[in-house]
Amino acid sequence: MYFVANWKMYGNLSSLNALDKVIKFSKSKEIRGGRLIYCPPNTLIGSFSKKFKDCQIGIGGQNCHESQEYGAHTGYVNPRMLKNIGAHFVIIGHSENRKKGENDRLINLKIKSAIEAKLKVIFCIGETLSEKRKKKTYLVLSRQIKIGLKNIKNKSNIFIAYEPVWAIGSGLIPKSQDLFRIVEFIKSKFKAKSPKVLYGGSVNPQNIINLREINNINGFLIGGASQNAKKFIDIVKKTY
Ligand code: G2H
Repeated sequence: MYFVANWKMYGNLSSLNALDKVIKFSKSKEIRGGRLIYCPPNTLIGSFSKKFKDCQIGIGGQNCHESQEYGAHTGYVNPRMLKNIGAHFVIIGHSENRKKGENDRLINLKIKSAIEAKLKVIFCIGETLSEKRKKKTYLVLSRQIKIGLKNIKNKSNIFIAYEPVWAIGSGLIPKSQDLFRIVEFIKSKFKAKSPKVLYGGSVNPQNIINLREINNINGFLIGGASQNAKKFIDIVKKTY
């Protein structure tokens, strides 16, 4: 199982101290084969990389530019820059960025570029509340997958994170049977080998007890709760 901590726009150098607990946990038997990945803001990737140098915890960026090249793009980093500073993963297509104007085509370019830079991609998809109410969930997910992964032959480095927009930071999670069906549906979209599918949206140490029963999920993308080392560890422990 994968446990991805998405720190969003939180954290500074003093946040690194709390990671000692996580490092210790990652080396203990209690981790039971769980794979931990931290996606801090870009400002902290280098420090995380140093901090995690003797352990198995993965590091990822939260977004990247679609170009491989260096260039005049104020405020952006490209996937090669993320790789260079120690990232192994990158989150692409998060709804918080889609909301700001990233569309499926741009997301497709970013995914291609990240794969070319040999990063693993955590590709986020999910419907909004109004799309859910209109019963368009499957339609939306199909479109996001189809365009987001267009002309990408080798999908072995792609994880899908199903994050219903209405569940993000809201404390709400989907009904177990709906979530099971949606994960099955996502996996069915892939002909050869189906990708690992993570669930994201308000995961916490309480609701993980229900989420862990959904046996086709391969892990979780965790926002708010992951900023607290104890809660993050608790989620991992309670999953097993
Ligand atoms: C969804 C999730 C992590 P949270 O964005 O990607 O955040 O767990 O705070 O809902």
